[in-house]
Amino acid sequence: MATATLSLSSKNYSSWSFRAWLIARMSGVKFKEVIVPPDDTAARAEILLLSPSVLVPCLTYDGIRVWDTMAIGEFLNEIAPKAGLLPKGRAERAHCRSICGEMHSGFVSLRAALPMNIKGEFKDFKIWSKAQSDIDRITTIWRECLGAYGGPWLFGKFSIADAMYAPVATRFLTYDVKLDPVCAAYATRILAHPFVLEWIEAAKLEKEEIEELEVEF
Ligand SMILES: N[C@@H](CCC(=O)N[C@@H](CS)C(=O)NCC(=O)O)C(=O)O
Repeated sequence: MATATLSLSSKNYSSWSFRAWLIARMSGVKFKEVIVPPDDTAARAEILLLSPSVLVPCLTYDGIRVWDTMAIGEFLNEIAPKAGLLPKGRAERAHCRSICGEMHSGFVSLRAALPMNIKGEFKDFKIWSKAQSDIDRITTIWRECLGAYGGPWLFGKFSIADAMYAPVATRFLTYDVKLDPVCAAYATRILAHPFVLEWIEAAKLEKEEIEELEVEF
């Protein structure tokens, strides 16, 4: 059987680690986690040699290295085609890839102003207009997908798209973002998914609170 490792960073702060880990769990491929401590420079320098981008996540499968979350998702979809990481129909797949692309390359204001911090709790957090525009676009995406494909997940069955937006659901909880009933129900559903719960539990057990990462990661 092929051996796979996934290099990850903090479970509390690293949203890209969270997405790739979720996709890897959904794929059913067995993998070993390699945790790169975000604040230990020597350990990071050594372990990040694994990843040409010097970023996490990075997947190594049978000697093949894949870095960058979407590439990891596409690779795992090839390795485990029956896992349903992408929707079956061509049009749905194109839609799924498009909204994953929006998350992957966009929502910069949301990411900067509301960094993932699973342990954090900020009641009545002030959301400025640029971050609010990102939130409005994300909730439009969610409503359109849930309406078009009937839920309970964005494309009916749990897919890469739900993994891509899972750290948004944790941010909405952390920063007390007010949502319409459809989006609130979807966010609650994501937060109750067994793999998501497993990640959240591990994030809560992390000791470090890294001030720098509370403002940018
Ligand atoms: N586009 C990359 C983004 C990866 C990324 O920004 N990773 C962050 C952690 S969430 C990172 O490695 N930051 C540098 C560091 O931790 O030293 C992807 O999709 O994988």
